[in-house]
Amino acid sequence: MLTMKDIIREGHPTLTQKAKEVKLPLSKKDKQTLKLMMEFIENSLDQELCEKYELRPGVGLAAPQINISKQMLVVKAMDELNEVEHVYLMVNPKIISHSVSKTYIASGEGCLSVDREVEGVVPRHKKITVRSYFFDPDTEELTKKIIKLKGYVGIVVQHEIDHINGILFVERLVDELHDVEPIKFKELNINESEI
Ligand code: SB7
Ligand code: NI
Repeated sequence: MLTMKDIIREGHPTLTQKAKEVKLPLSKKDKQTLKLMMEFIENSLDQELCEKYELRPGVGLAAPQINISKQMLVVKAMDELNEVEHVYLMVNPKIISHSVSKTYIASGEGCLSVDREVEGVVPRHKKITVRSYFFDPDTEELTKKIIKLKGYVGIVVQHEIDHINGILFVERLVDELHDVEPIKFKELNINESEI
């Protein structure tokens, strides 16, 4: 399994390089890497495993973050309404179009490869169209698709595709955004009896 030791940090040259296109059909190694990356995300979102292995929770991971400079990423995230879970294992993803309108996460972004607290927000496209191969870890099938994403999940995918292009969110920080609507998250009801 992957742990925080496997994740390279800001300052490592791999994080600034454009990752290489993955050759198809996928090699055994590349399939294994995609599965390991998804396993890390799942472990990091599991409270017990997260504590046991001192993982930082993440909703996505790009291969360059584990020092593999290839165009692969995984995402596992709920939308901002907490209604739909988006699970993607992408190979050679590309944003082929995007909205003119922008959005951002008001509380800012974070990154498993950035250990410091940073101030500011990251302007992102409100909607994106992504062309990619999608890997199914159960059947090991790889399918080329074009998907449209918006809102929070769209931001996560933009953050991961940035990693593939050698860009960290800290390079995109601005102090504030005028005339741009932030993502509206549905407030999660915290039941006091559960605390
Ligand atoms: C907030 C968190 C992420 C993306 C966008 C907003 C993912 C954080 C984990 N990663 O470092 C993945 O690259
Ligand atoms: Ni990141």
